[in-house]
Amino acid sequence: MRRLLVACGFAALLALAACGGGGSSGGGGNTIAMGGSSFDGNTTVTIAAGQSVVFSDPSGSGGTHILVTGSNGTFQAATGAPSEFSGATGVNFSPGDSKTIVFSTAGTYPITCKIHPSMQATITVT
Ligand SMILES: [Cu+2]
Repeated sequence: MRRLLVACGFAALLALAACGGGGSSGGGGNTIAMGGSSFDGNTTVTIAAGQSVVFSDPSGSGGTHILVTGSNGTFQAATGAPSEFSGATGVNFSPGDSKTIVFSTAGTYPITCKIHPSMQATITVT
């Protein structure tokens, strides 16, 4: 009888652990797509700190882009931005490229393209 109780208690603990361990990692809707000389579609994304944004430059309809933090095609350092965006070199894209970038610090990050100054997107990290 006592052994049975112990076994039951252990099973309950395991069930609890299984429940608590299965974290959800958010959906896959955090994509910013690029066209030939502009962003294509969604240009504002809001995520929680630690989540990522997929920057997608489709092989068929994309273009060559150099994304940096800033506005009007000009790099401006943004405190807390991912390391990929920490320098004026920026993140280079060619058609067919898709890059997943993690934003680990809360803030609002304007993203522009050095080749196409009219390209502007905003990543808000809460
Ligand atoms: Cu561009």
